[in-house]
Amino acid sequence: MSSTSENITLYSTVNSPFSQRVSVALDEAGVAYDLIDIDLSNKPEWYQQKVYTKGLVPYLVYGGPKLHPGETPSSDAIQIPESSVILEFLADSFPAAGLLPASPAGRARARLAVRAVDDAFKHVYPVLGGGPVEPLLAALEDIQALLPARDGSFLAGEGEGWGIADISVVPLLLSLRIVAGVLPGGLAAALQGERLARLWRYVDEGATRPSVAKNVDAEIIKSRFLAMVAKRKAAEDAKKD
Ligand SMILES: N[C@@H](CCC(=O)N[C@@H](CS)C(=O)NCC(=O)O)C(=O)O
Repeated sequence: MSSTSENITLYSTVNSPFSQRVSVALDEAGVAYDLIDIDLSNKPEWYQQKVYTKGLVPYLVYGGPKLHPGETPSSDAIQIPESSVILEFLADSFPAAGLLPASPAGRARARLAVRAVDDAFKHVYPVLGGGPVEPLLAALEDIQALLPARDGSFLAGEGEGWGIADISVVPLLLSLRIVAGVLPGGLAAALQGERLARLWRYVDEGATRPSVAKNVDAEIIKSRFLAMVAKRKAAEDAKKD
């Protein structure tokens, strides 16, 4: 386990792929941290009032006293929103974890891959709302194209380790596949088509890492997603009445 004398608190939602990125990275780095789960379907008011005015997760607090739900983080602590920025912060803070490659070229490839993943993610919510699948499939093909041809290699390039680029995409695609599996329509089958075969072999390999298995829980993702869909439907029905 990497040593740090600082308290680390992650405000996170267990079914949010952005949150999962950070908890996976913390576990890959082997650092101890406290996780405060924010249930987005029933978000506590104190979170926006006392922690992060935008109310989004994840949010990392590094340093300061140990935190409990409902408390305000110390102004002396480092406070960081935005999962990709938090990943860079963790890579810099715990270099022994190898979350970013050592070479400038490898680091650039990793960062480009994180950007490609964030670009692809923009297509996810429209698809979950019943929009066209093709833009998402094309964006996923762009990510697949960044993978070296050899199975067992990772997004930062041949010879590089599993790091922030892989952490950005693997929880996201696992969650997408789980959610697609409970949605009616052809999304699940479209995602699993032959054109993304290399990408899914890579995702399935990533899913076997203990950090991923610990933080991506299919049952929680399914049940919270279905609860969110039901809540939205109830709100729409109430508007019609
Ligand atoms: N760009 C942000 C996106 C964070 C984000 O959108 N998180 C969602 C959960 S996946 C959220 O907090 N939504 C607030 C809400 O639903 O109330 C990041 O990478 O951290």
